[in-house]
Amino acid sequence: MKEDVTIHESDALLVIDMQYDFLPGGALAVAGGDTIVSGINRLIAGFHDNILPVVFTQDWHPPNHASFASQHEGKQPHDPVDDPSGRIGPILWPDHCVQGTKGAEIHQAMALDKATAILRKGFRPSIDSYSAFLENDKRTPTGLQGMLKELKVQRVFTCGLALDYCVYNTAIDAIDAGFDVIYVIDLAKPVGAPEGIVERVLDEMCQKEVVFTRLDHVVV
Ligand code: VGL
Ligand code: ZN
Repeated sequence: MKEDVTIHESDALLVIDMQYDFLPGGALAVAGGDTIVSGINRLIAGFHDNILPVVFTQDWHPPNHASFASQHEGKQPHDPVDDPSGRIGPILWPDHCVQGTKGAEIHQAMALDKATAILRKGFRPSIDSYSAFLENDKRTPTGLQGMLKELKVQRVFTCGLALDYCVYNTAIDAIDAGFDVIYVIDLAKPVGAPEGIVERVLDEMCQKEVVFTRLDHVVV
């Protein structure tokens, strides 16, 4: 774990999927998701005070999304997906973050007033999009890379939900797109399924030279 990380003018903050459905009481609740809200807001304030980009993502599925177990006969949430193309998976989910529903809204406690952009993803019925940069086919762009490059961003800070899905995939794709990545690990919580995924993704991110830090080590 690196010591202090000081924010520069070529940094941006990505706040991933802090929506009702991923928070306790939601359809795909991530344990402890509510405990990171105030810390993320502190980080957002630091970027906002320095007039730096703050991008929120919003998982935004149609009601018939292929990642929902309800769309597959005889399947339950958390069942594995046997789709080698990887467009959905590795597991199926309960219906969540359906467009226009309360569960899809970003939680009202989040400092959404300080967002410079809100990026919706996962709206194509047959492809999921864990990453904020590329959909799960790893070809379809969301447009975020172009936006950040045009804003001369060189380094992104990532936090939010879930540690092992959307935040992880965002961090990896950011590295592959040529950004430096600071992953604020105490401001993310995992789904933790299938078993062993957290260890696996942390290991992969270390290999890819994602830098891990904690909120208290971010100097704004
Ligand atoms: C997510 C599972 C399904 C996430 C989104 O935000 O990590 N996980 N959809
Ligand atoms: Zn989703």
